Amino acid sequence: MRYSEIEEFIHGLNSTDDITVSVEQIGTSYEGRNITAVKLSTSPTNTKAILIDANIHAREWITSATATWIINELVSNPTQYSDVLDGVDYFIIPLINPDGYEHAQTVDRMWRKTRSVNAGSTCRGCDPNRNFPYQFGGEGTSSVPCSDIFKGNEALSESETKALSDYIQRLVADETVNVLAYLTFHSYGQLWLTPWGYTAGAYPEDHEEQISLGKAATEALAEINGTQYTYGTGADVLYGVGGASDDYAKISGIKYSVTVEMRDEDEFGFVLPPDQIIPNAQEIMAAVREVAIRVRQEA
Ligand code: 0X9
Ligand code: ZN
Repeated sequence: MRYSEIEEFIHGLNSTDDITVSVEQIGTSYEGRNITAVKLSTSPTNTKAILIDANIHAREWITSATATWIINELVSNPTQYSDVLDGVDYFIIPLINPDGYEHAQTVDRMWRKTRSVNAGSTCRGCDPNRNFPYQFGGEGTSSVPCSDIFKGNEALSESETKALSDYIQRLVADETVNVLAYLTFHSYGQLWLTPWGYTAGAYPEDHEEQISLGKAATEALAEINGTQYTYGTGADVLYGVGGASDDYAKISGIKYSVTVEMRDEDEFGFVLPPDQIIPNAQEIMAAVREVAIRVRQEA
Protein backbone atom coordinates (compact mmCIF):
# COMPACT_ATOMS: atom_id res chain seq x y z
CA MET A 1 0.00 0.00 0.00
CA ARG A 2 1.03 3.55 -0.63
CA TYR A 3 1.08 6.09 2.23
CA SER A 4 -2.39 7.37 1.31
CA GLU A 5 -3.80 3.84 1.28
CA ILE A 6 -2.33 3.10 4.69
CA GLU A 7 -3.87 6.33 6.01
CA GLU A 8 -7.24 5.42 4.49
CA PHE A 9 -7.06 1.94 5.97
CA ILE A 10 -6.26 3.30 9.44
CA HIS A 11 -8.96 5.96 9.35
CA GLY A 12 -11.50 3.43 8.09
CA LEU A 13 -11.09 1.19 11.15
CA ASN A 14 -14.10 0.92 13.43
CA SER A 15 -14.50 -0.08 17.03
CA THR A 16 -16.85 -2.97 17.84
CA ASP A 17 -18.25 -4.45 21.06
CA ASP A 18 -15.11 -6.61 21.26
CA ILE A 19 -12.35 -4.12 20.45
CA THR A 20 -11.84 -0.39 20.74
CA VAL A 21 -9.78 1.28 18.02
CA SER A 22 -8.36 4.76 18.64
CA VAL A 23 -6.42 6.63 15.97
CA GLU A 24 -4.09 9.47 16.86
CA GLN A 25 -1.76 11.64 14.83
CA ILE A 26 1.46 11.66 16.84
CA GLY A 27 3.42 13.93 14.54
CA THR A 28 3.98 15.26 11.06
CA SER A 29 6.82 14.26 8.74
CA TYR A 30 9.31 16.70 7.24
CA GLU A 31 7.26 16.90 4.03
CA GLY A 32 4.00 17.24 5.94
CA ARG A 33 2.58 13.73 6.00
CA ASN A 34 0.73 12.35 9.02
CA ILE A 35 2.50 10.04 11.41
CA THR A 36 -0.34 7.96 12.75
CA ALA A 37 -0.67 5.62 15.72
CA VAL A 38 -3.42 3.07 16.23
CA LYS A 39 -4.40 1.91 19.71
CA LEU A 40 -6.19 -1.43 20.06
CA SER A 41 -7.81 -2.36 23.35
CA THR A 42 -10.24 -5.06 24.39
CA SER A 43 -10.78 -3.68 27.90
CA PRO A 44 -10.71 -0.21 29.50
CA THR A 45 -9.11 -1.77 32.59
CA ASN A 46 -5.98 -2.86 30.71
CA THR A 47 -2.77 -1.20 31.78
CA LYS A 48 -0.17 -3.44 30.15
CA ALA A 49 0.75 -2.54 26.62
CA ILE A 50 3.00 -3.30 23.66
CA LEU A 51 4.33 -0.57 21.36
CA ILE A 52 5.12 -1.44 17.74
CA ASP A 53 6.51 0.69 14.94
CA ALA A 54 7.30 -0.18 11.34
CA ASN A 55 9.09 1.10 8.26
CA ILE A 56 11.46 3.52 9.99
CA HIS A 57 13.73 2.54 7.08
CA ALA A 58 12.03 3.55 3.86
CA ARG A 59 12.83 0.49 1.74
CA GLU A 60 11.73 -2.10 4.31
CA TRP A 61 8.23 -2.40 2.89
CA ILE A 62 7.41 -5.79 4.37
CA THR A 63 7.32 -4.13 7.79
CA SER A 64 4.40 -1.75 7.22
CA ALA A 65 2.59 -4.48 5.29
CA THR A 66 2.98 -6.71 8.34
CA ALA A 67 1.91 -4.02 10.81
CA THR A 68 -1.24 -3.25 8.82
CA TRP A 69 -1.99 -6.97 8.42
CA ILE A 70 -1.71 -7.43 12.20
CA ILE A 71 -4.03 -4.46 12.85
CA ASN A 72 -6.58 -5.75 10.33
CA GLU A 73 -6.44 -9.27 11.72
CA LEU A 74 -6.89 -8.19 15.34
CA VAL A 75 -9.67 -5.71 14.57
CA SER A 76 -11.51 -8.21 12.32
CA ASN A 77 -11.31 -11.25 14.61
CA PRO A 78 -10.58 -10.08 18.16
CA THR A 79 -12.24 -13.06 19.83
CA GLN A 80 -9.96 -15.45 17.89
CA TYR A 81 -6.91 -13.65 19.25
CA SER A 82 -7.63 -13.64 22.97
CA ASP A 83 -4.08 -14.86 23.72
CA VAL A 84 -2.77 -11.78 21.91
CA LEU A 85 -5.34 -9.25 23.10
CA ASP A 86 -6.46 -10.25 26.62
CA GLY A 87 -5.17 -7.79 29.19
CA VAL A 88 -2.74 -6.12 26.76
CA ASP A 89 -3.25 -2.96 24.72
CA TYR A 90 -1.38 -2.29 21.47
CA PHE A 91 -0.01 1.01 20.25
CA ILE A 92 0.99 0.51 16.62
CA ILE A 93 2.62 3.02 14.25
CA PRO A 94 2.54 1.21 10.88
CA LEU A 95 4.53 3.85 8.95
CA ILE A 96 6.91 5.98 11.00
CA ASN A 97 8.88 7.33 7.99
CA PRO A 98 6.21 8.18 5.38
CA ASP A 99 8.38 10.61 3.35
CA GLY A 100 11.14 8.07 2.88
CA TYR A 101 8.57 5.39 2.09
CA GLU A 102 6.92 7.44 -0.65
CA HIS A 103 10.35 8.27 -2.10
CA ALA A 104 11.13 4.54 -2.16
CA GLN A 105 7.74 3.88 -3.79
CA THR A 106 8.17 6.47 -6.55
CA VAL A 107 11.84 7.41 -7.12
CA ASP A 108 14.42 5.16 -5.50
CA ARG A 109 13.41 1.67 -4.36
CA MET A 110 16.53 1.42 -2.17
CA TRP A 111 15.96 4.68 -0.24
CA ARG A 112 16.57 4.18 3.49
CA LYS A 113 16.58 7.54 5.27
CA THR A 114 14.23 10.43 5.96
CA ARG A 115 13.90 13.19 3.32
CA SER A 116 14.99 16.31 5.21
CA VAL A 117 17.26 18.83 3.50
CA ASN A 118 20.83 18.92 4.81
CA ALA A 119 22.34 22.41 4.81
CA GLY A 120 25.39 22.60 2.57
CA SER A 121 24.74 19.25 0.91
CA THR A 122 22.72 18.02 -2.04
CA CYS A 123 22.16 14.71 -0.22
CA ARG A 124 18.92 14.43 1.70
CA GLY A 125 17.86 12.77 4.87
CA CYS A 126 19.43 11.08 7.83
CA ASP A 127 19.18 7.54 9.11
CA PRO A 128 16.35 7.77 11.63
CA ASN A 129 17.73 4.69 13.39
CA ARG A 130 20.89 6.64 14.19
CA ASN A 131 19.06 9.76 15.39
CA PHE A 132 17.86 8.84 18.91
CA PRO A 133 19.46 10.37 22.01
CA TYR A 134 21.21 7.33 23.44
CA GLN A 135 24.77 6.57 22.30
CA PHE A 136 24.16 9.15 19.56
CA GLY A 137 27.14 9.27 17.20
CA GLY A 138 28.54 5.97 18.44
CA GLU A 139 29.40 2.84 16.49
CA GLY A 140 27.93 2.30 13.04
CA THR A 141 27.09 5.95 12.45
CA SER A 142 28.34 8.61 10.06
CA SER A 143 28.62 12.41 10.12
CA VAL A 144 28.53 12.60 6.34
CA PRO A 145 25.10 13.67 5.02
CA CYS A 146 25.46 11.53 1.89
CA SER A 147 26.00 8.38 3.93
CA ASP A 148 23.12 5.95 4.34
CA ILE A 149 23.93 5.84 8.06
CA PHE A 150 24.15 9.64 8.52
CA LYS A 151 23.17 10.27 12.13
CA GLY A 152 21.84 13.80 11.58
CA ASN A 153 23.28 17.01 12.97
CA GLU A 154 21.88 16.36 16.42
CA ALA A 155 19.77 13.76 18.15
CA LEU A 156 16.06 14.06 17.29
CA SER A 157 16.79 16.47 14.44
CA GLU A 158 14.08 14.68 12.43
CA SER A 159 10.38 15.29 12.96
CA GLU A 160 9.80 11.53 12.60
CA THR A 161 12.21 10.54 15.39
CA LYS A 162 10.97 13.43 17.54
CA ALA A 163 7.40 12.18 17.10
CA LEU A 164 8.36 8.66 18.17
CA SER A 165 10.50 9.85 21.04
CA ASP A 166 7.73 12.15 22.33
CA TYR A 167 5.23 9.31 22.03
CA ILE A 168 7.50 6.91 23.94
CA GLN A 169 8.06 9.50 26.68
CA ARG A 170 4.34 10.24 26.94
CA LEU A 171 3.41 6.55 27.21
CA VAL A 172 6.14 5.86 29.75
CA ALA A 173 5.02 8.84 31.88
CA ASP A 174 1.34 7.83 31.73
CA GLU A 175 0.49 6.16 35.04
CA THR A 176 -2.50 4.39 33.51
CA VAL A 177 -0.28 2.65 30.93
CA ASN A 178 2.51 0.14 31.50
CA VAL A 179 4.37 -0.38 28.22
CA LEU A 180 6.32 -3.57 28.75
CA ALA A 181 7.51 -4.24 25.21
CA TYR A 182 8.66 -2.27 22.20
CA LEU A 183 8.97 -3.99 18.83
CA THR A 184 10.52 -2.08 15.95
CA PHE A 185 9.93 -3.81 12.63
CA HIS A 186 12.84 -3.86 10.16
CA SER A 187 13.99 -6.06 7.30
CA TYR A 188 15.85 -8.11 6.42
CA GLY A 189 17.84 -11.00 7.92
CA GLN A 190 15.45 -13.02 10.14
CA LEU A 191 16.87 -11.72 13.39
CA TRP A 192 15.45 -11.02 16.85
CA LEU A 193 17.73 -8.34 18.27
CA THR A 194 17.75 -7.44 21.96
CA PRO A 195 19.62 -4.71 23.91
CA TRP A 196 22.22 -3.59 23.95
CA GLY A 197 22.70 -2.74 20.33
CA TYR A 198 25.25 0.04 20.65
CA THR A 199 28.30 -2.16 21.17
CA ALA A 200 29.15 -5.86 21.27
CA GLY A 201 29.56 -7.53 24.63
CA ALA A 202 27.26 -5.12 26.51
CA TYR A 203 24.24 -6.62 28.29
CA PRO A 204 21.43 -5.15 30.37
CA GLU A 205 20.91 -6.63 33.84
CA ASP A 206 17.84 -8.49 32.57
CA HIS A 207 19.68 -9.94 29.54
CA GLU A 208 18.60 -13.50 30.41
CA GLU A 209 14.94 -12.50 30.27
CA GLN A 210 15.44 -10.77 26.90
CA ILE A 211 17.05 -13.95 25.61
CA SER A 212 14.40 -16.29 27.01
CA LEU A 213 11.70 -14.22 25.29
CA GLY A 214 13.76 -14.24 22.09
CA LYS A 215 13.96 -18.03 22.25
CA ALA A 216 10.22 -18.45 22.92
CA ALA A 217 9.19 -15.95 20.24
CA THR A 218 11.46 -17.28 17.50
CA GLU A 219 10.48 -20.90 18.28
CA ALA A 220 6.79 -20.00 18.02
CA LEU A 221 7.54 -18.11 14.81
CA ALA A 222 9.35 -21.11 13.29
CA GLU A 223 6.38 -23.37 14.02
CA ILE A 224 4.19 -21.50 11.53
CA ASN A 225 6.17 -21.91 8.29
CA GLY A 226 9.56 -23.24 9.39
CA THR A 227 11.26 -19.83 9.11
CA GLN A 228 14.41 -19.76 11.23
CA TYR A 229 15.37 -16.63 13.19
CA THR A 230 18.57 -15.96 15.11
CA TYR A 231 18.29 -14.14 18.44
CA GLY A 232 20.80 -12.21 20.54
CA THR A 233 21.86 -8.63 21.17
CA GLY A 234 21.82 -6.30 18.17
CA ALA A 235 25.54 -5.67 18.41
CA ASP A 236 26.57 -9.28 19.05
CA VAL A 237 24.41 -10.76 16.29
CA LEU A 238 24.63 -7.93 13.74
CA TYR A 239 26.76 -4.83 14.47
CA GLY A 240 26.96 -1.97 16.94
CA VAL A 241 24.68 1.00 16.28
CA GLY A 242 24.56 4.19 18.32
CA GLY A 243 21.39 6.28 18.41
CA ALA A 244 19.06 3.41 17.48
CA SER A 245 15.46 3.31 18.64
CA ASP A 246 15.76 -0.09 20.36
CA ASP A 247 18.33 1.01 22.94
CA TYR A 248 16.49 4.31 23.34
CA ALA A 249 13.23 2.53 24.20
CA LYS A 250 15.07 0.29 26.68
CA ILE A 251 16.84 3.19 28.39
CA SER A 252 13.50 5.04 28.52
CA GLY A 253 12.10 2.27 30.71
CA ILE A 254 10.43 -0.23 28.38
CA LYS A 255 11.52 -3.62 29.64
CA TYR A 256 11.54 -5.68 26.46
CA SER A 257 12.91 -3.90 23.42
CA VAL A 258 13.36 -5.78 20.17
CA THR A 259 14.47 -4.98 16.65
CA VAL A 260 12.76 -7.59 14.51
CA GLU A 261 14.52 -8.09 11.17
CA MET A 262 11.91 -9.88 9.07
CA ARG A 263 12.29 -12.03 5.95
CA ASP A 264 14.26 -12.96 4.11
CA GLU A 265 17.88 -13.96 4.64
CA ASP A 266 19.28 -12.65 1.35
CA GLU A 267 17.40 -14.06 -1.63
CA PHE A 268 15.15 -11.08 -2.36
CA GLY A 269 16.26 -8.80 0.46
CA PHE A 270 14.24 -5.60 0.71
CA VAL A 271 12.28 -6.47 -2.45
CA LEU A 272 10.41 -9.34 -0.85
CA PRO A 273 7.80 -10.80 -3.25
CA PRO A 274 4.17 -10.01 -2.36
CA ASP A 275 3.32 -13.70 -1.96
CA GLN A 276 5.47 -13.68 1.18
CA ILE A 277 3.54 -10.87 2.87
CA ILE A 278 0.91 -13.07 4.50
CA PRO A 279 3.17 -15.97 5.51
CA ASN A 280 5.62 -13.44 6.98
CA ALA A 281 2.82 -11.67 8.84
CA GLN A 282 1.38 -14.93 10.18
CA GLU A 283 4.70 -16.02 11.63
CA ILE A 284 5.33 -12.56 13.10
CA MET A 285 1.88 -12.73 14.74
CA ALA A 286 3.01 -15.95 16.45
CA ALA A 287 6.03 -14.07 17.84
CA VAL A 288 3.84 -11.17 18.97
CA ARG A 289 1.62 -13.69 20.76
CA GLU A 290 4.66 -14.89 22.75
CA VAL A 291 5.49 -11.29 23.65
CA ALA A 292 1.91 -10.80 24.86
CA ILE A 293 2.10 -13.97 26.95
CA ARG A 294 5.33 -12.72 28.53
CA VAL A 295 3.97 -9.22 29.10
CA ARG A 296 0.94 -10.71 30.86
CA GLN A 297 3.25 -12.53 33.27
CA GLU A 298 5.16 -9.37 34.21
CA ALA A 299 4.31 -7.57 37.45
O1 0X9 B 1 21.20 -0.90 10.97
C1 0X9 B 1 20.06 -0.86 11.44
O2 0X9 B 1 19.51 0.19 11.79
C2 0X9 B 1 19.27 -2.16 11.60
N1 0X9 B 1 19.46 -3.03 10.45
S1 0X9 B 1 18.81 -2.60 9.00
O3 0X9 B 1 19.32 -3.52 8.00
N2 0X9 B 1 17.21 -2.81 9.05
O4 0X9 B 1 19.11 -1.22 8.73
C3 0X9 B 1 19.74 -2.89 12.84
C4 0X9 B 1 19.66 -2.12 14.12
C5 0X9 B 1 19.81 -3.01 15.32
N3 0X9 B 1 19.91 -2.24 16.55
C6 0X9 B 1 21.10 -1.91 17.11
N4 0X9 B 1 22.23 -2.48 16.75
N5 0X9 B 1 21.06 -0.99 18.08
ZN1 ZN C 1 16.00 -1.20 9.03
